Amino acid sequence: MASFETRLFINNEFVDAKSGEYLTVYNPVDDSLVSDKISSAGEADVDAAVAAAKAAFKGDWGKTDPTVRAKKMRQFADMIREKAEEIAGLDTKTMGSAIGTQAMGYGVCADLFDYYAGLADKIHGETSYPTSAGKYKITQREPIGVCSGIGAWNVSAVLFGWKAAPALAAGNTFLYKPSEKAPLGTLALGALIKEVFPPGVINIVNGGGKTGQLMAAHMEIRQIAFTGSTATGRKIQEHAAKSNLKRVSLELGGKSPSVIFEDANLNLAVEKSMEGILANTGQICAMASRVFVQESISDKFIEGLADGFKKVSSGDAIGDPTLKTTHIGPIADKKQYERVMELIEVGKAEGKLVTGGVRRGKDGLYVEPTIFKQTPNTSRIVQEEVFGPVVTVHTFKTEEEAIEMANDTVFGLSACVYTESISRALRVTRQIEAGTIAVNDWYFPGPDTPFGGIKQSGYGREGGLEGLIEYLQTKTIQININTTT
Ligand code: TXE
Repeated sequence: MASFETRLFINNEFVDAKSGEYLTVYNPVDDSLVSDKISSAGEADVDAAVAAAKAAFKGDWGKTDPTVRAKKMRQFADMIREKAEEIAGLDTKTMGSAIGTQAMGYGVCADLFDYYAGLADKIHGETSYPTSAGKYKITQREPIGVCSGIGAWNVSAVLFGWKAAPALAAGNTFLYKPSEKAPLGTLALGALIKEVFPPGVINIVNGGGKTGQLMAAHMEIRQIAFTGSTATGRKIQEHAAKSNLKRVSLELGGKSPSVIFEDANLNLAVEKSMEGILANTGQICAMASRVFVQESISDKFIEGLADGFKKVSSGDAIGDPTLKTTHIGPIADKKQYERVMELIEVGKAEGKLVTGGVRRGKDGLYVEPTIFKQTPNTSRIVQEEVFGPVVTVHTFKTEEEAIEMANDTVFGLSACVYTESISRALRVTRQIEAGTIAVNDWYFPGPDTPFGGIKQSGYGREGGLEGLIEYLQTKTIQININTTT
């Protein structure tokens, strides 16, 4: 008997998929089978979930006072916090990320529900002073209806919270599909959802690209928020355009630069770069995967980073992801592992390997933290998202050169700048093309500020007030006050 839920969560019930199709998931620690009986939603299942969400929107939930919605969201947040570690274990089991990282993800998910609960009763409109013609105008922000989200596997809980929490705060109902690589944790939230929300308010269906496509093309879904690869983002936009022109927001990863100037605190730059490269085994969209160091300090920086990486490779920080002492687990699955190793081979052929570049141990999909230097900017390892513990380090002479190199990418999600000069920090952050930038730090998104990219990292924002506005539509009402004739 499986000790976790494998069915679809529709209308507050766990139900078998009508499709009769299943997903199979293996544990990347030892390639053991986790389950080959995870229900995968087909057309009739997606239709049922959408119908439940639509009925909930037209019914109770759509009529619920914002303060009541907020109360339920806070209750849900508390329940997630209580179960965080237990549920996180399900994601660790399927995609190998360290339990501490995944449990923190559920904590962030709870914070997102608390944050957006606080905004639920602060959705106000505007009035404009009547013109001489007697036109009085009111602008109000309204929910959209059935909203949806498709997530990646790296931090499932955060990706769910970023989408579901603002959707509910705005008064919408919601359908979510987690990634087929990490289908169990989010699904387990169904048991908590059932205790708090009316039927149909949040529905969760599992499935692969086919299920995602059904959602993107669905005529009754009014909005879709996506986190994943650029290639899939393009498809989602296409399906939305070809169906009902649903609203789309896309978070498509990055190849974020970290620019380190010679006046920076070098130890801090090394320490924060390690965090930015190795967190969640390098499987984070905002990871600082291209480091640009001013020539005069580059040898010292590379030496410091390589020492840090070697310590990680030889110590307890890498290993069994179910242990609290572990920070780096295996790569999520065989396909991802092969992609990381393929790009490492490109790095070896086109650049100079400083450290790592090999599988760690015989069992499990572990990759040693890896540094390359002297890789040309045109190399695939510099231009493509590796999504593993791999960094390329480059050197620059001038500020102008650093900015040009940092911007030489199709992505624009995040960036870091290290300098003790406030004026340089402001000058450089202004010119770097990215949706989020950290100074003397690695960028870690919080619930209260917008996160998202520019260029081919996508569009739309998650978090903060902007994240709520994505789930609202504006209606302007014009009233003629000159009704006496
Ligand atoms: O992504 P996919 P994958 C990058 C990262 C990684 C690569 C591939 O570089 O190596 O993408 O990862 C659903 N219509 N990022 O294969 O395929 C799919 O079921 C609708 C960066 O996991 O984009 C899953 O739920 N949906 C990223 C989700 O899309 C479709 C995080 C993501 O899968 C679909 C993850 C379709 N046609 C990977 N095809 C980031 N932004 O951080 C697939 N899906």
